[in-house]
Amino acid sequence: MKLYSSQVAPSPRKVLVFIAEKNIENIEVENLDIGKMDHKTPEYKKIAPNSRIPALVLDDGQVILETTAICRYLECLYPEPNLFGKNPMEIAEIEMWYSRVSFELMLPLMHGFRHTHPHMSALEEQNNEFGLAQRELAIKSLKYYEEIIKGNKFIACDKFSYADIQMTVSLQFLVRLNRIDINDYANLSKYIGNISARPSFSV
Ligand SMILES: N[C@@H](CCC(=O)N[C@@H](CS)C(=O)NCC(=O)O)C(=O)O
Repeated sequence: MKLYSSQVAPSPRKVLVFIAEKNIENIEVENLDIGKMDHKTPEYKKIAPNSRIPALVLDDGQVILETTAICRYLECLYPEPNLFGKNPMEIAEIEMWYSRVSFELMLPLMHGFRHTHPHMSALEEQNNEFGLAQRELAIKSLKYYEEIIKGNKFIACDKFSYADIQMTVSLQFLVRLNRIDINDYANLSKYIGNISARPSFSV
């Protein structure tokens, strides 16, 4: 298998952390340089018509796009350690927190970054007003999650899961890029510190 990745992008980093958690060794990684528009070449568009990273190419040539789809596929091939839940309630709870974190926290942070940061002007039709409003929404969400995560080591099920990868990698990348200081959020900082101390986060 071959993973198209990037050293400066959160989505492929989630897959790399997932792979490291599961100790999967048979995946070749090719890094694309988003700044140089490597992901917009006709060759890469044949693999990923939406010009997004990551993409996983299987040995038979089939392609899986989307971070979570790739991780779900790998979870089926390598069930241990389990990262998507083992019983109906765990599966539901991990999915619930993955979705809530994605929509309530990651999306406003992502729009806040993509629509206001000068580095993104080549990749996004920027709407500064929208971006600033999303940044405000993200700050509200950070305050809300600051209370949710208080006293908890993990976001779902009291165990490490894919929802923690989603939350930690997203916050690590996107908070700073919105010119927000995570140190203003003591509980979230502690949570990120604990999760990112895992060996898989050193990839
Ligand atoms: N929904 C996709 C999003 C993938 C995505 O947006 N990746 C970013 C890097 S984190 C990208 O390829 N950006 C290139 C661009 O915006 O042109 C997923 O979860 O994999």
